[in-house]
Amino acid sequence: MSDSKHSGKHDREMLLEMMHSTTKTSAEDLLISYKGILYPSVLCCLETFQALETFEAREDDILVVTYPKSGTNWLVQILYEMVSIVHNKEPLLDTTMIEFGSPEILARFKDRPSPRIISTHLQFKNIPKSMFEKKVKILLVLRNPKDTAISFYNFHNSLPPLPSYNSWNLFFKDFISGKVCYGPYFEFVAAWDNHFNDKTMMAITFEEMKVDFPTALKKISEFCQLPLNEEQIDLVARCTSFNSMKEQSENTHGKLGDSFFRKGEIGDWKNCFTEDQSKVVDEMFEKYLAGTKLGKMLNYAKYCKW
Ligand code: PPS
Repeated sequence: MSDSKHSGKHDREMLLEMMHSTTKTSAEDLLISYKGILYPSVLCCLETFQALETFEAREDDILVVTYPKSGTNWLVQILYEMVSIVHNKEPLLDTTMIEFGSPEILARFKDRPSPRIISTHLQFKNIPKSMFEKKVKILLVLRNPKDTAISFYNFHNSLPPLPSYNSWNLFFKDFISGKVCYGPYFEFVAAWDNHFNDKTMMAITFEEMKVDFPTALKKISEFCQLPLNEEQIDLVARCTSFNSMKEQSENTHGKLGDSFFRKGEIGDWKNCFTEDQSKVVDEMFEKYLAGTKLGKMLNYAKYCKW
């Protein structure tokens, strides 16, 4: 990449600026629908969704897949730190998701050096086919649905491109019926569970990263074939702690930094959910995820029971 105007950094800054300068209007203006799923119209367009169908993956790509607010930025930063240590180069943080921006931005992923760290919130069925053909490593990050919902609600009310909600109760209704960006949480996780394979995919939870970060980092480095010694794991842990990422957030996410790094905790849902809302989510969990591999990983009884 010789022209800085065409670098990933420039694209990311441009997208952050677009997000920051958006004026909140109605949900109709701020959202678009593609194949039945809602997306933020400031960031996503139909032409890019079409271009994604022919996106060319590389065998050494690492794809981070998350439902929104599950720890995407955390994982991406971890991977950039690991790549920078193993490949001995400056960490280049680019949190631009493949579905963000114009087809020209997507086309510039071709210029990125390997291994590319690519992130997305896309549902399983919308992942570019070449990711599977090339057997790309897919790192799926999950977070318990109740904290995900609370984080998403706060994000809606702090990020200009997303419609604001007057109350948690109103957001809860949309979250449960899947009328939020990227669609229903439970269908997202259930679809990945249906297609999960241990050879090219690894799932990790936000909660296990919070509880035992060094062990989680070791698992990630082994799966991604980014070998690190204890000292290097410790370095990555320090650079990607919540406080460190929050302190750096103006550099990484511009004026929107605070919106991306809010609390970073487990269990904040208990401050907002009513008992009835909690039961509704419990029923959804039973219906879609009880007894599944990914459902078990969520450790629902520990993190989501009233
Ligand atoms: S996004 O906008 O969908 O990409 O958001 P995403 O990055 O997936 O998730 C945001 C939540 O992750 C928390 N976060 C962290 N928690 C702990 N440690 C670290 N280092 C970290 N980095 C981000 C962030 O604070 C959001 O959760 P909430 O509960 O809102 O604080």
